[in-house]
Amino acid sequence: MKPAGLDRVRLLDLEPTTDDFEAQLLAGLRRQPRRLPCKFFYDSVGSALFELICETPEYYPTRTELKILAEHAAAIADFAGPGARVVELGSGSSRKTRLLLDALREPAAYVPIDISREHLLNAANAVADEYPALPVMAICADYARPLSLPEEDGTRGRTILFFPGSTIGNLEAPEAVGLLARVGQWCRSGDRLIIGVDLEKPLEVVVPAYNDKAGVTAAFNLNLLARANRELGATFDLDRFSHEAIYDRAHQRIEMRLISQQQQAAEVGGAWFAFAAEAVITTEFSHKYTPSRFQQLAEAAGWSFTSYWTDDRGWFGVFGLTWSGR
Ligand code: AVI
Repeated sequence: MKPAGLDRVRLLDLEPTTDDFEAQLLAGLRRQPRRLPCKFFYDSVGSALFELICETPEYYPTRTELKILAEHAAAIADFAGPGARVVELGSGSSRKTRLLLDALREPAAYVPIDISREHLLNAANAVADEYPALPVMAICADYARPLSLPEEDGTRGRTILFFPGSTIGNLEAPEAVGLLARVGQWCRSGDRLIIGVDLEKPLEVVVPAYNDKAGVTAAFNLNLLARANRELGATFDLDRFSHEAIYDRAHQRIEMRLISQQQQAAEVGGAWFAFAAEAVITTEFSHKYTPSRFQQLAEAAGWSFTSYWTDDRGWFGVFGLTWSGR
């Protein structure tokens, strides 16, 4: 454990190894169909673009989830119980975190976990400044990999895992079950998970959310190739790829893709890749669940369904789950 050098925030730095962008990009371009991992969207440019996506009129998930958390704050606080230790997976959701912390009765601690030390410390310091009585322990780690949480000293209420944003929807079902089962290992029987999940809805709502008129989502998608050019000296011609987001009904998910506009080639790490006109690189899946399908997925991971909050139109769900102690 390294000292954080900060007054109020304790930092547990597990020194996560950063993913090898070049190796994963090469592997994704070599497979058929071509597919790149969506985690590489989030360099500083991509993270800023994602913030802008959340402000577009078409992208309903962020504002809908915020509304649910605000409207059901009292019920969510009852579900969590007093004296809870709040462990947040990722630290990018400060407005949502504040809504939860404001609602809870005497939260015992706030423990954000994030792979980016800079994001983590910014978020942890902001919470520590706003909640002077709340102990804050920031953990720099990749929550998608096995990890043990530090034991809580003394008596405490429940551990509440908080995973807003429907990030779970970016995983395919086996990975999603694996992640929910792994984080359950941090919990004792009766601990809780509060998780935001985007729900199935009319296609005229969901498809525009990934094809906003201002082109922010397109820029976010193309940033993956721009990042490869910046960081790896790749030679993608950004004017010759376009953004596409379609709904795949068979898998109940948005699929984001980059489409080659013409026959072309690009060099990455000394290897050349040919793209036919209309060749597809898949960059992201965003699954949309029905409440019962998400319940089944959570149960397969060892969580039991306890509560569920949604908005008037049933567009987004915040699920309250209880660890069954397996
Ligand atoms: C982070 N994640 C839940 C977003 C989503 O809706 O799947 C990422 C995103 N991709 C395009 N727009 C937003």
